[in-house]
Amino acid sequence: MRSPRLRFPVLVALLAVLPALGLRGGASAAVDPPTAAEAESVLAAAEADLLALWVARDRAQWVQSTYITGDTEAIAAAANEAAIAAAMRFAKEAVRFDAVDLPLPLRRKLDLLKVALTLPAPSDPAKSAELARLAAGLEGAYGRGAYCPGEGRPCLDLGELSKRIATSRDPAELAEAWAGWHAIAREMRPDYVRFVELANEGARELGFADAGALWRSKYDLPADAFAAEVARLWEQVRPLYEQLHCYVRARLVEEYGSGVVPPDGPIPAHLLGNMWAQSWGGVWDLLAPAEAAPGIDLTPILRAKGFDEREMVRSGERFFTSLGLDPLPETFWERSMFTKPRDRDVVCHASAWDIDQVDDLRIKMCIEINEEDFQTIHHELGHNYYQRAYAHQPPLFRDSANDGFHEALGDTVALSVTPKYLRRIGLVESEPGADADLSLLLRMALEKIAFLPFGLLVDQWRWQVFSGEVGPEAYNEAWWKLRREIQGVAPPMPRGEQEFDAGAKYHVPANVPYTRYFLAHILQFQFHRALCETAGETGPLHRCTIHGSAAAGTRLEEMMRMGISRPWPDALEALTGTREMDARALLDYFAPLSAWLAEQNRDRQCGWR
Ligand code: X8Z
Ligand code: ZN
Repeated sequence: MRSPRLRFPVLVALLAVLPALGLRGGASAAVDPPTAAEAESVLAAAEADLLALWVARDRAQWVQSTYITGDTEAIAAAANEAAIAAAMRFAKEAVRFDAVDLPLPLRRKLDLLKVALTLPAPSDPAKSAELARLAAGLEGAYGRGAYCPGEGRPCLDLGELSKRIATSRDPAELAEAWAGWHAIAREMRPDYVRFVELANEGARELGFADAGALWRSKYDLPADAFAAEVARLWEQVRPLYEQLHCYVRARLVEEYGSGVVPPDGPIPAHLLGNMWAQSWGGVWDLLAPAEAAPGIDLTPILRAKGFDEREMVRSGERFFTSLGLDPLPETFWERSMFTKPRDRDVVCHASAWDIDQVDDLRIKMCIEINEEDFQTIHHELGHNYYQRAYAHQPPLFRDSANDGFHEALGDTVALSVTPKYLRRIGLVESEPGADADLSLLLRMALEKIAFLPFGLLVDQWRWQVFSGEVGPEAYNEAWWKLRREIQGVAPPMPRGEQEFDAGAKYHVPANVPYTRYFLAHILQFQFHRALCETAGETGPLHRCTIHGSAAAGTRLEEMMRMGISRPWPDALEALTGTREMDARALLDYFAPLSAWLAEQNRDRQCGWR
């Protein structure tokens, strides 16, 4: 049987080239040769329609995420379905102009239209409605997720379970919290299987092999070249990750014994202080180097100074305004969600919104007074400042240069939360000396370096799932294979195919691509280095803060203002002077730590079976 996947685009492409070939008459007589003027009018309609639909969708999704009920889920699903259906229509229309010579901005908008969707849907209305329902339901299930141990013990939400994972040092208690949370994803599994089928059907209507191929096509590069680019970046940083893994495993063996932590094997995932073992700062106390002066732990400082949630956000805003950027609008403070409501289910996973695409900026977080959330606030405000900077662009250009840029922006600013900055704003009295560098760098590495393989593997898994290389009968096996091979992490107990462990990570049920965070963890060091130079900072990168530098702010804003109007290498060049994503800035930042880790691990067998 002929594969249906290419039928539509092939037909459309044929119709588009027939006039160019001078083949008129017959079937082609009904199709006018597309002109630049026609492209312009199609794009004008697309931008007007999509903008209205996106705003309506975001309003509905905001309400769903801050008040999860069957009703808000249904309303959000309907709004999403309408936005997807329109975007599918315009993406198909864009193909008609593939062979037409057009001015650059028109060409770029048409190309963006073809790859804009994260969730492509089949044109069959019953199927597109089903897909939108599944998408809203999966995110809702994640938001409602809780572990209810029974026997009169209270249910625990992700916040409470995460606290336990970060603070308990009892392997049994840790395993219970870990398994308790991961059980929330079981019910998602059948829905996710269907979700993948339908998303792939939508992707094929657009001429892509599957939804993963569509995701990989958004980087101004052929999809395969992008995958190779990601692999290249990973190879640059993998040696440093393996050194960190080696050191951390050895310290955990000392704490828990080789019966719990295999000295030559992967690290059990429940012992790393984070539900997904994606960052390891939670077990800092087990890892602090004895010979180094301590770094700075912001959590007790924020609490001692009486910071509340709003003040943490205010503090983040003040960093951005110190760069010469405008304060957030009053509505940000009225409409954002900063704390977890006690009377309803919400999606606590942090996010940033620009509801009207003008200046209705908001964040949604369940802020806790601690260092991690202080960092996350800067991350989220970075999204808001980026959104505001490109709001003057036409709707199709209102996005970051690539999605890694969006994720890197606020993290870049957070890299400037250094001792010098903290002293300047009165959070510490004095800067620790150079003998604290090792602690400062190791703390940072537990966030940034530990994250890299996780940032990579979530989509390695999804790419395999979307392509069909991994079927539903092997979802969990494939997940743990990647976690073991790339991250060197193992499940705390055997996991069968009744489980759906990938679904216990927000971005899987919420269908948020994840490679963006891997890219962001590389890019933010490139950004940081360039901005430190612009700010005239000359010391080591990990001590640099761009706080108060209008020059750095201008440079940043110029890049952000471009939105996605140009290919991302142009934006990268505007900010850093280079057109390549490259991990050297990251490796330079951590160079002193690298040397120390290599020395620590000198007599150790690194790597894992
Ligand atoms: O999801 C996020 C942000 C929202 S875009 C809080 N991050 C990833 C995660 O939490 O898994 C930031 C770092 C990675
Ligand atoms: Zn983000």
